[in-house]
Amino acid sequence: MSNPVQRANKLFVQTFGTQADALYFAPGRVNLIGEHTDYNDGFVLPAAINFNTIIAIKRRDDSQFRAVSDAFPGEMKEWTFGQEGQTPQAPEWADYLKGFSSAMATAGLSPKGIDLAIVSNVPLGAGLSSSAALEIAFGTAVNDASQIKLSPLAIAQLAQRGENQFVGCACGIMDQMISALGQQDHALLIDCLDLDSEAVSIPNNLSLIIINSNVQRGLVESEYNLRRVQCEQVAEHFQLDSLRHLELNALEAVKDELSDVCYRRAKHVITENRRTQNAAWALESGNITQLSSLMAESHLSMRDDFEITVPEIDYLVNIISDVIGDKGGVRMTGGGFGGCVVALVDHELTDAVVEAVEQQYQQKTGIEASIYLCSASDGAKRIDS
Ligand code: GAF
Repeated sequence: MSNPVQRANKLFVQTFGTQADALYFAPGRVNLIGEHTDYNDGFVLPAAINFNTIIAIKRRDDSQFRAVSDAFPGEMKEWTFGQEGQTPQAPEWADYLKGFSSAMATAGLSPKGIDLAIVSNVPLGAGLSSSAALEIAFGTAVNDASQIKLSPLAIAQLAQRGENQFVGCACGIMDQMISALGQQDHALLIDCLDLDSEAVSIPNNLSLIIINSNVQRGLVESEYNLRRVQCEQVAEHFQLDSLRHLELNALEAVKDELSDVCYRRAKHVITENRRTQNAAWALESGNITQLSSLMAESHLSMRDDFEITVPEIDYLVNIISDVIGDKGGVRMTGGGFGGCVVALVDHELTDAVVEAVEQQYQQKTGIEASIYLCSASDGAKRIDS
């Protein structure tokens, strides 16, 4: 049975012995440009993708939660609202749900519990935000089941808080916001300072291709948190709350007072913010040549200044940029240290991109890439069974 809605319904009945009374979905995401800028109060340009987490639920009259997931057969996780326990040493899937419920409790909200069955086709650990999709699907379900009437943005903020404070990951708001607020055929230009967002249409002559390097991601958490600390150190040096309002010439002027590493981290963030805004304009106006060079510059900045790419990812980007030239853009997407590459290319070049990756990547790296032809999708919502 491949239909995820049917699978979620079936898992629910098998587990709880009764029909679910509602279904919710939330998408994974791909970031087109604007990497590691969200926690620096900067700009990001992600799109929700047609890979989803589906949750079948039934509301309870008490404050218990019972959850199962088809990715972890035989595991039933149970907890009481407001008693989620301590931050886990090594977080597992249910901790993302507990993070959300504990953030609700901290915010003074008091939903009823739910029984839930989860099915997802968002690739795990690939940098496509399977955890945000899980949090947002859960948050949307809990919110709706108890008629709390939180906005999608408020759900995203609670999900981020849960991940920061309960799960222990210092992530920004991008993944949760796009999973909650995504729009079909559009990317979202998000200003992470005031959380304003603007839909940017993706021209319909472009294909959205995601290539998973399938490189085992190592040290992601510690390296991610280290990048965040380095950015904060530079902001502190200037007595600023964040790097958002730091100009490149001000950074250059004190280059000698900073370590080379911190200088390069801040340079990435400052230049990436500018590239992200320009890329949104380029996309909106269909200026693919400009989009192509902005995505290329972004990749080099992540490789050389922020140092979050790995050789296999750089190789994938080279393979694809040789095929597309200025008829599309390609860069690493997501937190880094493995994961995926995103390409936005003229439809006519889709087959050539797929062929080039299939012919060259495994031969050189010994790893088979996974290629996903995607579309930009809507954010989380209740769906019909
Ligand atoms: C991860 C984080 F969760 C996001 O908040 C963002 O910082 C991203 O890495 C890098 O742009 O997905």
